Amino acid sequence: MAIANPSQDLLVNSALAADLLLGVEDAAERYIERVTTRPSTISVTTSSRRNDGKQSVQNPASDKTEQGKIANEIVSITLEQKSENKQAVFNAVLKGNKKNIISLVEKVLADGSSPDQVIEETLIPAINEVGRLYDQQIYFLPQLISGAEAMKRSIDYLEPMLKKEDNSKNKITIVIATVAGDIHDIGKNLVSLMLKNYGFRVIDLGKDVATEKILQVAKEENADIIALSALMTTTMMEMKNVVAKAKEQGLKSKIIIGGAVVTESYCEEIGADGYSEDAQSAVALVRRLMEVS
Ligand code: B12
Repeated sequence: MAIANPSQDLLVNSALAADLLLGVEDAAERYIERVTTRPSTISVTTSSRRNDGKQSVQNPASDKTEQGKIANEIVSITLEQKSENKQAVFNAVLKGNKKNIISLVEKVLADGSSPDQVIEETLIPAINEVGRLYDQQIYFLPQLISGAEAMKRSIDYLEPMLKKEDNSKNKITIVIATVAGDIHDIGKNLVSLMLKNYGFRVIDLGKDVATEKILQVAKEENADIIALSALMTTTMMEMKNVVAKAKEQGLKSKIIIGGAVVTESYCEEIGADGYSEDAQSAVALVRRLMEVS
C-alpha cells in the first residue's frame, strides 16, 4: 500500500487515469466525473489528440466547462424526439453508463420495441452521437470507451433475442474480420450477427486480424465470402492489401467491405466485390453476390 495524500489533485487524477488505462470496472465513469466536475484539477496544458501528426495545444481547464455545456445542450436536443425510456437508453450510451443500461433496455422492450429496433433506432444513433462529440473534441477517449462498452453490453444482452431465419440448407461460408491495426468491432459484430441470423455459416476472426491469417482461414474453410471491416482512414488501406493478396494467391472467395469510412467508390478502386453501408444491407449484398433468395 502506498501512503498518499488524497487531497492532492495530481495524485488522485493520476490514480484515476491509471485505473482507466488498466481497464478497472467503471474507471472511465469515475475519471470523466472527476475531470468534468472539477476541471480546475487539470492544471497541465496538454496536446489534444489529432490523427494528422500535427499538434494542437489547448488548455483543457478552461475548455472543459464550456464543452460540458455544449455537450448537455446537444444531448437535450437529441433526446427530445425520443420516448422517455428510449431517451434513457440513448443517454446511458452517451454518458457511458454501463450499470443500469440493461434494465433500461428491458423497459424499452416492455414498451413494445423489438430487439433489432432497439439496436437500429436507439443504440446505433447513440454511439454515432458519441462519435460526433468526439470528433468535435467535446468528448475524449474515456467517454468513447465508456459509450462503446455500454453499447456492447446492451448488444450482448439483445443478441439471443434477435430473430433467426431458418435457412439450414444454406451452406454459404463467410469469413469476417476487422483488418490489421484496427480494433473497432461493434459494427463488424453486428454484421456478423445479422449474417448468422440469416442462416449463413459465419467464421468471425475478431478484430486487428493479420491479412495472412484472413487469407489462410478463407482457404482452409473454402470461404465463399471474405467480409472486411475498417473504421479508420489509415486501416482501410489494409483492405486493398487483402484484395491484392487474395488475387495473387488465386482465391475464389468474393470480398466485401464496410465500415464508417469505407465507400462504394473505394470498393471499386481496390477491386473488391461489394460494399454495403450497414448490417441489414450486408445480408442483401451477400444474397445478391451468391445469387440466393
Ligand atoms: C466506438 C468507437 C471506438 C471504440 C471501439 C470499441 C469497439 N469495440 O469497437 C474505441 C474507444 C476502442 C475506439 C478507439 C479508437 N478510435 Co474510435 N470510434 C468509435 C466510434 C465513436 C463509433 C464506431 C462504432 O462502433 N459505430 C457504430 C457501428 C454500428 O457502426 P460501424 O462500425 O460504422 O458499422 C456499421 C457499418 O459501417 C457497416 N459495417 C461495418 N463493418 C462492415 C463490414 C462489412 C463487410 C460490411 C458489408 C458492412 C460493415 O455495418 C455496421 C452496422 O450497421 C467512431 C465514430 C463513428 N461515428 O464512426 C470512432 C472512430 C472510428 N474512432 C476513431 C479513432 C481515431 C480511434 C482511435 C485511434 C483513438 C485513439 N486516439 O486511440 C482508437 C483506435 C485504435 C485502433 N488501433 O483501432 C476515428 C477514426 C478517424 C478516421 N477517419 O480514421 C473515429 C471516426 C472518431 C473520429 N471522428 O475521430 N473507438
